[in-house]
Amino acid sequence: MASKMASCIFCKIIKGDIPCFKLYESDKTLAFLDINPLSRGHALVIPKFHGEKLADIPDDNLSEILPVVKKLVAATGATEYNILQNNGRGAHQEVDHVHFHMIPKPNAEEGLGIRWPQQ
Ligand code: DGP
Repeated sequence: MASKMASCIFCKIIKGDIPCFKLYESDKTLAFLDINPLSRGHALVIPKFHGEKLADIPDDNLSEILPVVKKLVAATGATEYNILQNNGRGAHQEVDHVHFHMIPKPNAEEGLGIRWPQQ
């Protein structure tokens, strides 16, 4: 587990070794903009606990995730959006650290509460 954490991109983001555009942080949760956005405001919400798949994460480390997703939705003003969480290569998971995508529909950037960077 220690070696997987050492090489995990999202663990490096949590530690601050790789920069990100941070949207929310608490002791258990981090939210930041996706580096390869499907739409403006595409965000990722991750538990700070390292686990590859949803079943690997203790409930305590998941309980804040959906409330944070809700905050991001409210901050974008998006009324149409997708919440997505991939597990395993066959399900299109590329980064082996549990993450939830919040993907506003392309017209959702108007009326933002957050000033997103240009993408
Ligand atoms: P998935 O296919 O569900 O594993 O999506 C992984 C997402 O992670 C993908 O949309 C791109 C994003 N991503 C990968 N590396 C980085 C990074 O270094 N920084 C940020 N902000 N996002 C990343």
